[in-house]
Amino acid sequence: MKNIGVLHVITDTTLQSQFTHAELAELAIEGGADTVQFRQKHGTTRELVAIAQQMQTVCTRHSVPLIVNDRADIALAVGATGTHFGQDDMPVSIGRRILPTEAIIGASARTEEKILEAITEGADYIGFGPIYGTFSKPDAEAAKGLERLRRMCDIAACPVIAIGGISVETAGEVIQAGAHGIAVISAVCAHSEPNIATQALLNEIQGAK
Ligand code: TZP
Ligand code: MG
Repeated sequence: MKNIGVLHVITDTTLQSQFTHAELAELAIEGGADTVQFRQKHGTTRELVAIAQQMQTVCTRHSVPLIVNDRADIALAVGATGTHFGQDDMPVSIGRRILPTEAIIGASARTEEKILEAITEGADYIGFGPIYGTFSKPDAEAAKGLERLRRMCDIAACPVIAIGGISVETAGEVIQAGAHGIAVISAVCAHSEPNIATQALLNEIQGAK
C-alpha cells in the first residue's frame, strides 16, 4: 500500500485573493500538510500547467506529494505525484494505465458500490464526502455525516480521506470515525493565516489518532 497523507490541503484562489496556489502550498506545508492538491475549475490548460508547475516546485523542495485534481495530463506534464479523479472524471482504470505505476491515484466515491469499484480499478485512496455542509463545491451532495463515513471506512480496503466542511472543530471526530485523513479547502484557504490553520488541523488529527 502506498503512503497516503493524513492532511490534504486543496488550494483554492476563488475563496480568497490574498494567496496564489503556490503560496498556499508553501504555507500549508509550513503548517504540516503532508499532501497538497491542485484543484481549479477554470482557466486554460496552459494556465493550469503553469500553476501546477509552480506548485510542483514548492512540493519538490519540501518532498511533499502534489496531487492534481481531475487532470492526469497535467499531473504527467509537471511530474506530480498523482491525480484525484471525481466520479465524472477519467475512470480510475484508465488513469492507472496512463500514469506511472508509483503514481498515487485518489478517487471520489460516495456509495459502497462505487468505493469497491474504484478500489478494484486501482485507486490508492478514496475521497468520501461531503461529511458536513460545504460552500466550496456548489454541486456537492447533501452532507453524509459521521455514521455513513464510519460505514464506508469499514468496507474500504484502502485509506479513506474525508472531505467537505471539515474544520478544526470537527477534524478529530472525523478521524475517530475511521478516516485515515482529511482534505480541506476553506478551513485553510479562507483563513487569514493558512499555515496556522493547517497546524491546528494537524494537531486535531494527531490528537485523535
Ligand atoms: N468534494 C466534496 S466536498 C468538497 C469537494 C471538493 C469541498 C471541500 O471544501 P471545504 O471548504 O473543505 O468544505
Ligand atoms: Mg473532478
